[in-house]
Amino acid sequence: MVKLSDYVISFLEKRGVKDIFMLSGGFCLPLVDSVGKSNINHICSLHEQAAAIGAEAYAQYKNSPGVCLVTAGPGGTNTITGVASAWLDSIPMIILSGQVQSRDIRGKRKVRQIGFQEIDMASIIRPITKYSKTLTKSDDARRVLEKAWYMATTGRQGPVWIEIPLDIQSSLVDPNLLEGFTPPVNKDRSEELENYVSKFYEMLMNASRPIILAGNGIRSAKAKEKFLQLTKLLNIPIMTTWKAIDFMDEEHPLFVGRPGLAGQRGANFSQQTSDLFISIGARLDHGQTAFNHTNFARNAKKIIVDIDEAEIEKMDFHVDCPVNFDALEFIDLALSRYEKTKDFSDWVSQCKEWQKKYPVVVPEYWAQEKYINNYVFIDVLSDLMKPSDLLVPGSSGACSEVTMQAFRTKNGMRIFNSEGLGSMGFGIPSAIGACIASENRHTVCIDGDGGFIMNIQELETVRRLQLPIKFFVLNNGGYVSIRNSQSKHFGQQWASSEKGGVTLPDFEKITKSYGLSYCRISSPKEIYKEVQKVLDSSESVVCEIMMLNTHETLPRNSTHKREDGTFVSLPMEDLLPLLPRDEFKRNMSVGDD
Ligand SMILES: Cc1ncc(C[n+]2csc(CCOP(=O)(O)OP(=O)(O)O)c2C)c(N)n1
Ligand SMILES: [Mg+2]
Repeated sequence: MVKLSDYVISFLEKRGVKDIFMLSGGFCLPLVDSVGKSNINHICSLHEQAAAIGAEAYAQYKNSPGVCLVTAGPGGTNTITGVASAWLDSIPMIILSGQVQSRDIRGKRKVRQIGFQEIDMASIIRPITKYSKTLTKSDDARRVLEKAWYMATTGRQGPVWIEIPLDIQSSLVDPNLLEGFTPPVNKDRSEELENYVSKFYEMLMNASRPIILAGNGIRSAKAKEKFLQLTKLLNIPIMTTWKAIDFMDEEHPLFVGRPGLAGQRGANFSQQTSDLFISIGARLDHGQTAFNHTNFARNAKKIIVDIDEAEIEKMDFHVDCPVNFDALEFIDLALSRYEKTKDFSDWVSQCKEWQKKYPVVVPEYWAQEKYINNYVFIDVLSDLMKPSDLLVPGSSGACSEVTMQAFRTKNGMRIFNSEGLGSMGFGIPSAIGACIASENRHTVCIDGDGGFIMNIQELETVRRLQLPIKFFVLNNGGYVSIRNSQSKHFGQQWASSEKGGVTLPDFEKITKSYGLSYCRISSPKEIYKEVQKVLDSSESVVCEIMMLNTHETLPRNSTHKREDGTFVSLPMEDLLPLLPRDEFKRNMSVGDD
């Protein structure tokens, strides 16, 4: 017989879990004890939100479940932001939480609580997990754990939650007598897939300007290498989503940029003049389509490969070839059925030419003498970071947007953040999770001054674990993204700057009080030298980048407010600042006979 909490932890260990992000509490102590005795390394976050975010980033790096352990009640409620992000970004994650003793669970009684810290996490979290379960019977342990692992890692990945009452954690089980979980048998759809792959080649044969948008679903399906093999054979231009920014380096002969709302002008021209648009593992959210499905790649026939049928069905345009399959299955079969298609070299050159002609970072940004321009900073980092580096931008505000838009990837880099939720406070804990998952790869985190403060307590975790993370904090006097929207649509700037009531603490004092090094860069004159110094430092550094308190994300899709209050956008090829009309028309006439 073994203690159930030991059984749970050894289950995870047997599946290769090396690290657990956690914060203890009275209602998870048996589990905490089992972790402590196991070979699994435990990372003590100082806030459960940070533990969950850390596990999420860890999972993104490894493409296998990140695990987080918390106590009942507040321990669980504090994790919700991290779980929500994993849900939206399809990241596999397992959250173990304690719960009050079985006899104290409210159950069907019409009161709000019986046990102290009792709250029904399994129900609260259900809409944003693939599976959530209170383990009420010890005999169910193996079945529940196997199902949770299966659900987190199979199909469209995502978070799962197992809540275990205190008495059940300490109960004894005989592992040999526990029943397992039987995964459902999927019906054979191989003929359907054959048809889709034939149609894919047929559509390619009939196309002149095909283009692929690669999304992170390809990595989730563990299909990246095969995807690169296939595209090399096909020789067609490839764009990536922000979530797949590190799939291809800037100089890859087929890479032609990242299109979107705050896109790259060249990539948007490629997408909008294409006659066959192939999306693989990208969910085509508003950032990708710029809200307007009617104008999206409007001259192209569309092939969408997505494991989630609902994501294909939500599109407001006709999808000529809706491939509701896992990216690996599709790519595998497409590789084995490879047929020589047309020579698309001229089209690839055209897209590459646009990518080069319209860089995001334009010389005017370098002309700014006072303070640092956001784009200039990203340009410098792109030059100085090494292929072996890890880049983890925060997930909200200009730090995310500008990095994803302007960074030039080198071969071998890993770059990611949380996209769907767009929450402040991800920078520090994500960098920690990613750094630990990568076994201490040199990590760079870029965060806004507003976002950085939201999980600032985790600088202590960085110090304790001596993690090689360099934090660049973009100081623009508070919430510039909010100020931008306010100045566009409202007269005043409440709650977004010092004048509006938001103050931020002295980052130098805070950093030093956590025992980390601090520096500040205020002028573009010596920026290369100063950023290099930070990157070369052997210890963790917080470097404040002093910026103007205004910022504009460009190029960007333009949106106008109609008199009735609704918004209308220009088509995606026509980004702000608008190009001279003749140049714009010339670009859009590519493909006209
Ligand atoms: C948790 C959370 N609360 C509120 C917001 C709304 N919000 C979006 S951007 C932003 C400002 C972020 O400030 P900062 O990190 O300094 O980035 P900046 O906008 O200055 O680039 C706010 C408050 C959010 N995204 N996340
Ligand atoms: Mg800011």
